[in-house]
Amino acid sequence: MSQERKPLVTNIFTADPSAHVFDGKIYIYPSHDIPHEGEDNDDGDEYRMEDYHILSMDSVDAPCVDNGEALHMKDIPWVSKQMWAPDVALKDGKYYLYFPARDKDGIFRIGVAVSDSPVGPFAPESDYIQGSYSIDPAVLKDDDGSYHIYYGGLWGGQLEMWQSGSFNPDEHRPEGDEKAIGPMYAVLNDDMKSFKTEPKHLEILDENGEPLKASDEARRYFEGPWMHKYNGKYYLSYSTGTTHYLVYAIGDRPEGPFTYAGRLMEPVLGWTTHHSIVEYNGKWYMFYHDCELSGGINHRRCVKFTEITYNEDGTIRTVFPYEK
Ligand code: FUB
Repeated sequence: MSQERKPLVTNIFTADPSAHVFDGKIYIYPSHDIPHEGEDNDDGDEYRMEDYHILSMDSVDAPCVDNGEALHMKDIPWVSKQMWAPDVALKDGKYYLYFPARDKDGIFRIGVAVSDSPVGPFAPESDYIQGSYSIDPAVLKDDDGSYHIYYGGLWGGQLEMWQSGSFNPDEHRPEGDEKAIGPMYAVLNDDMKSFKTEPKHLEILDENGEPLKASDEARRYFEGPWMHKYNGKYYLSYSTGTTHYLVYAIGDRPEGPFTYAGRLMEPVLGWTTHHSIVEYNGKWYMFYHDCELSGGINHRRCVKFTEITYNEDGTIRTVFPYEK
């Protein structure tokens, strides 16, 4: 498999890959990093993305193709800047692209755009999903045909700022023994453009059934949720942000609770780490990014993939990204 752990495209910088298999082909929905000389800071101002390009591969051995611009922020009435990590869901022949961006007040919201093709172009809704906030949407289609959305990110992703139920930029950040903030979860309506259930925080528990603490930075949620099912269990995986791990927790239902189960991948080159997991021809693959293509510049990332394997007990073997 010649492309494994190599940059999948080199014509543009790409990050935050959400991979799916549609009609036997692999489609990757990444962010599109724009090179600039601006500052890096804890608010993520360096991530100035403006559009989405969908990537595709006929198989894991085939070349990865950039299908060109699929959606640009100039065509979305409510967006002011920062089109961050997207995901897609297929329902009844239509592809729904979910994406976070800042609205005209600088608040991150989640929008939807629709296409008849997996590579777009996508037609955006005129407003964001009502009741949505923060970043990094990921959608699971469950076996019963229901669709579940997971989202949220700390710091620049503003998740802490909504603890009271309304936006407060000065909100206290949980620390020490205080309970860590979990990702958000809701069921999508049949129209795929609105929440059917009131969004709620997911519980991630430790081995004693206690919620993870804010100080537990090697395990607590930071950003970039992904949900996949394996042997009937729900695997919530995510980035720990400040400690740069990808980790996962397992539950019996899409809404959890989830119990921390281990580390998916050790840190990559660059501050952020963000991934997706997909089954293709009976094998499981993780798509992720690092900063190899730019020699380590945080906001010039490149999408890669690697195979992952499960142990008998359902745990996943940790990936060491630069070891074979
Ligand atoms: O790409 C911008 C942000 O960086 C994403 O939303 C986060 O998950 C992190 O990868």
